[in-house]
Amino acid sequence: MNISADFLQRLTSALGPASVITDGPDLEPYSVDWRRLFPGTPACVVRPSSTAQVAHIVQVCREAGVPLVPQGGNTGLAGGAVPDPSGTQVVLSLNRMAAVRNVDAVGMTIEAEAGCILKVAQDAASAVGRLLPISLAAEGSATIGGVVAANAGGVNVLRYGMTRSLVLGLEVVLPDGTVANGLRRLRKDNAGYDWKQLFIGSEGTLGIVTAAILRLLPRPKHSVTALLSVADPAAALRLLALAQDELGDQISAFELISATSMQLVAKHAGLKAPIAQGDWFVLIEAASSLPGLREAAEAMLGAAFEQEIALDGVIAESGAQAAQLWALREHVTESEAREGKSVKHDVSVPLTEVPRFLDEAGEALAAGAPGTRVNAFGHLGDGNIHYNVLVDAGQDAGVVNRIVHDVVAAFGGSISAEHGIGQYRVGELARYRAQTELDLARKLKRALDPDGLLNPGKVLSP
Ligand code: 2HG
Ligand code: ZN
Repeated sequence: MNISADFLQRLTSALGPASVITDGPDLEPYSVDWRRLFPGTPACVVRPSSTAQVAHIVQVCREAGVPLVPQGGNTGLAGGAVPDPSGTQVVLSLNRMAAVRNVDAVGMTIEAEAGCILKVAQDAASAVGRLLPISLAAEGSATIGGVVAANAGGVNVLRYGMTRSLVLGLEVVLPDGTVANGLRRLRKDNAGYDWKQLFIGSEGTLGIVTAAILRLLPRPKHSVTALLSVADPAAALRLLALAQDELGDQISAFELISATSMQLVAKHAGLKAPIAQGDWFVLIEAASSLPGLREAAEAMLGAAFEQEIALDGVIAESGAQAAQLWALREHVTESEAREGKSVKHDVSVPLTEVPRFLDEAGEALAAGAPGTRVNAFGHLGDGNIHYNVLVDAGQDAGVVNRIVHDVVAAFGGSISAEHGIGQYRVGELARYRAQTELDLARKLKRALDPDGLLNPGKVLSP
């Protein structure tokens, strides 16, 4: 702890002692990310139970010049929600503000507080026959506030867009301690600047999201899940075009899995693909409110074999089998972590460039970082590949980053498609974004947070 007794007294008298954690093992879950790559030391952890309390904490911190790190489910992959090791930063956890405030089945909206677990919000929507389509491996722990602050992606972006496309209204506590209440559930609202967009994906550096209203969709009654093997990523892209012809806008996920990813999942999670091994696999999900989906999926599979695009394939016969196919994809991250050290890259390139990107990045690594292994998988339908490189302890992560990101840049891609910048990619963003864009980002940051007290060192260097 590195803060004055007076400052602590001001926090505890406003929140009550139970909402302020100053030492002991209770601090630990808030101090480090779940992969334990970014260990920090908080000055203390505060757990407000209302927007008014969040605003009060921000004011107290501002008066004392103490930096604040907002935190949701702490499931991020870029170290964006944990404090630095200085012992001077207060972690503001939103996990006590967890209510679903309202679900409107006719208006098709859900209003939830920032600390509401994504899965809880999904289930609340589902209970009234509606779909909250944000779907990611961490949905059992990730929170609505974090999902909005990170503009989370996941496996359904292909059909429903990133989180941004689902946010109708937002409540944000600004760095000066005032509350911007934009909790409107309007489908159309062109009245002036759409300021909420600034905070979506700002990773807690411009304001603290305290509640959100998200758009819902009709919950599809039918779904099909298929796993196919293909010879190479170019064939996977041909399969995407074919699936779009046969299944159209009913495709909700189109995921690419390399043989290496499958091998890791077999080794560490004991799960095996029920089809003949190929070098690459594609997991497709389609969903619809109308019947006829399975027939369409069978026609697609037949055409994929006929046109020699797919080597092998299976359509799940039941919900349980669909879950087994998804488990293969969902266990890649965890299996990769068990294998050892990896250098993660969350990149996107224009969709049609994915095969060439994979070839060229592979060649560049073989030349510049021999002995490394690539674990590539991800959201092919979005041009977003998790191009993770398995390295041994001695390998310099910076060298690997440079090789991969230079190839990404050559294809006009992004060094962070969905995971954000956090603290992990601050240097990479500064390197690959144009100066004008970085200057604009700094102007926005200075305008909203002139003292630089909100999540310092994340996204932009201090
Ligand atoms: C996924 O798509 C997540 O499973 C995690 O974005 C990706 O582990 C990763 O690199
Ligand atoms: Zn992903």
